[in-house]
Amino acid sequence: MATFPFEIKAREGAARTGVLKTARGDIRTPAFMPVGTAGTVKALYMDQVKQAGADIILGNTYHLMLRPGAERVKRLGGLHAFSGWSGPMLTDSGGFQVWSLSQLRKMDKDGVTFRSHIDGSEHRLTPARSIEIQADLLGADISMQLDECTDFPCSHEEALRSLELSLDWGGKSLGAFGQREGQTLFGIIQGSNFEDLRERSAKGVVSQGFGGIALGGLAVGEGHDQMCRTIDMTVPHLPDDKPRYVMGVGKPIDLVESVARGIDMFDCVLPTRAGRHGQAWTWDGPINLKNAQFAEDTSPIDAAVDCPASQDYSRAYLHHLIKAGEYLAPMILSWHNTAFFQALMAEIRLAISENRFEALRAHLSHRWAATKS
Ligand code: PRF
Repeated sequence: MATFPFEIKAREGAARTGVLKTARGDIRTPAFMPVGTAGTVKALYMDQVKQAGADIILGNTYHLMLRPGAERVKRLGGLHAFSGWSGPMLTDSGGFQVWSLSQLRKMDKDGVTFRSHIDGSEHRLTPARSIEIQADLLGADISMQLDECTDFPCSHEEALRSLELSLDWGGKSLGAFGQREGQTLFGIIQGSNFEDLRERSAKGVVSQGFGGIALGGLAVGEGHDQMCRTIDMTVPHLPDDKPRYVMGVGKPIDLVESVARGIDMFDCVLPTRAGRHGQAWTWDGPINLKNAQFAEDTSPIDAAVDCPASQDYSRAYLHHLIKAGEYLAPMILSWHNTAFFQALMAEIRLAISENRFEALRAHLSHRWAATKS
């Protein structure tokens, strides 16, 4: 299997900054991937996503197989051409979205059968079908193995059964992926919050030989401190030379603390979802522009973020747009939040390269203490 060159350029403690080189372009790490669930980063043009500084976006097997259908995307030229995103794209395998979105799901040792949350129709995902959808039909640069994310909390027995299933599916995913030029496959570690199980899963996934390693089963309700502990118990078992990706994370403070523990990649719906709910993330923390306190606030969302959305519209105007139910509110706020998350990652990368990441971490940890929940 193709493994993309991963060049680590600077380190500070466990934190590292570098470049993951894909056939469709370089990914500067630590990287935050905006989520483009249904072939769109909601409420944004791809040009805005690119200009905000994103090198890579994420797409979803689950949503695209249900609508418009993976075979249709393939006939339309693949997900890059279809959506107008020409840079690198990572797709999630579908297991997690089945777990979180579909009403009826039945797991067996070979895969998962589920009903669509859209129209109730029945579908099936196996490790091989997920690879076919991601790598062959959508054309992902980075595919993810099919895994099972356990409920939180869950028993040791259940977490063990589940991680063994995910390990088995990892092997099947690698077999289905085979040798491919210009595309790679990441494995996923599970094991809930149990130290022995995270170790077991990590060692198993690492030995399978993926192009990168993801930590799954995090940010599922365990809270910031437990998430940090679980990352701490997992990272020592990972090779230094492969990219490490924490899936579905997170708030700005989660990103900073994960980078401090040696994580290189993230994805989360937070910037766009929060944007649709009137919330703006800023260097001073989150604010909700729906609140009456902003009704006559003439300041911009955050003058320190180099993006038209952040600088050119007053908080009072956003407050009005939200109150009036105008489409422009989620558009501006999603744009600002996406730019802010990219600005944060750029600052993290620069700080590591200038050996001042610990100072940045201390500063932001103090500033954003209230968001650690
Ligand atoms: N597995 C997969 N995708 C995911 C997760 C997971 O555990 C998570 C957990 N936060 C988010 N996305 N395949």
